[in-house]
Amino acid sequence: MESKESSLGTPSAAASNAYAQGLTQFQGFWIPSRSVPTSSIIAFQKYFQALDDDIIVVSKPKSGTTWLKALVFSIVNRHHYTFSNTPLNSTNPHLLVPYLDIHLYKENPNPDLSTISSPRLFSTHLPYPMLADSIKRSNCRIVYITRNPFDIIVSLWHFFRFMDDWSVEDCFEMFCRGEEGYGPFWDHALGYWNMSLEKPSNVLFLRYEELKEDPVAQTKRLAAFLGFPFSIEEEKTGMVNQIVDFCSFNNLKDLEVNKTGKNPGSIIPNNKLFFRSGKVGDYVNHLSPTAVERLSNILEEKLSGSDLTFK
Ligand code: PAP
Repeated sequence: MESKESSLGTPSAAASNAYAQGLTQFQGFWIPSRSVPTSSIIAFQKYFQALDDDIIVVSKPKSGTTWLKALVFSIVNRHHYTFSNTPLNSTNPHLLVPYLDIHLYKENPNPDLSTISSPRLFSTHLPYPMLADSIKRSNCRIVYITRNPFDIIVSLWHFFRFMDDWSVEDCFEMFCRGEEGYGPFWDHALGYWNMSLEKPSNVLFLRYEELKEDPVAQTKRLAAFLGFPFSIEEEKTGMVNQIVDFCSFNNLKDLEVNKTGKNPGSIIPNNKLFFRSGKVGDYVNHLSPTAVERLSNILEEKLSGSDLTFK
């Protein structure tokens, strides 16, 4: 279990003194050890026992995690709650679909998860090779969401400005080296892409841009994969559209809990930070064409030999 602190000499002193030093190379990936001690990852790998009906939401940060958690929670619990009494009205989606590594196994190395009603909803940012073996052996469902890396960079840069005095160029350079939380990006995405091809009934590969483009179709696809398909009656009465509208950026961001709340125990100072602009293509306002071309070339090389592409 190799562990190495980041030793970035570039690009700026600010970045290397702040964000970069929170990264630890562990089991082949860069882990933001300020929020995820490697001990909690080890505990999760050792003790977590997956059940066949577990649902695990997986992403790299800033890929659409919050949105996907709201959608998954709403789909699975639609017979338990109405839109006026769903816990999403008063609880940030991150608490309703808790992180295995950042929350559960950080607070307690061997938490009792047996009392959670089924299907249990969990989440993680960990790459596929770092998942507990019990997940890989079980029949549980993994929903992975990814996003074009240019928008991820911009979103990541904005997000961590509350703690890091860094420029978008600092963030870009680190990303190109694969040295960002849970990076390299390409290895993370490829791990789940390959598994979605190998085990399509266990791993669903979603893209933020596709969800934005056709949220109704993607929500139906998601529900079918999760084993909670919409009935014809539900489709006729507009249930899919209601879930899509409820989980939309504009609705979630305006809920009081997401405007002024803070998740207990989280290093993130306020939930508002999870909702910035929610757009596709904002990177054109922040990254130069030369930078875009450079990362495109890196991606082409890193993803070569696979069918995985990013526009
Ligand atoms: P996290 O890893 O910190 O949880 P995550 O939710 O994966 O972040 O990604 C945040 C991005 O999703 C933000 O993108 P932006 O910075 O480009 O704006 C955020 O605005 C966006 N987002 C959050 N909720 C939604 C939603 N309901 N619909 C669309 N985008 C959303």
